[in-house]
Amino acid sequence: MANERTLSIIKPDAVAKNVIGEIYTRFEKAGLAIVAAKMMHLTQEQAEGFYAEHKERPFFNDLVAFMTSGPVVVQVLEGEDAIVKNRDLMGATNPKEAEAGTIRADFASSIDANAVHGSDSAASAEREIAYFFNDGEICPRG
Ligand code: IDP
Repeated sequence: MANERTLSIIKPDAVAKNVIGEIYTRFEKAGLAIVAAKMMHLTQEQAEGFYAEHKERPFFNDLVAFMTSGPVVVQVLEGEDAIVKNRDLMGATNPKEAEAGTIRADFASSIDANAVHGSDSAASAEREIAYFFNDGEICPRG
């Protein structure tokens, strides 16, 4: 088991539903510590840069429009196997396919408005954390 960090985003739909605290509770109960956090309203450029790997996908423009439609909360989660653990807490991309009890099953309304983002690999986590936070903004637990 590796102590890892992963990048998580609470998307505009979940912020609008006022479930930031409920989602944070799930992270903490699963043993993930929030070691950096900020609320922000992404610009078009920030959203396009973050999702650059999806640029050629048919849903790219809708995804960018959705991610810039309201504020998001961005956090770094730290803990044992944090990347897979967070993906398990999130559930499948399409909430209709997400397992009961996952964040997306409970809070997401559609495949676009699916409540949360989580890094899907160690390489993505490294890139995505650096996209939003500099080293001085991350506060590891002692
Ligand atoms: P993930 O967020 O579960 O890692 P990805 O495949 O990386 O899923 O896609 C990134 C985001 O793009 C998804 O969370 C979702 O919001 C959006 N997305 C993915 N596939 C579709 C689709 O087929 N239609 C609309 N939006 C999609």
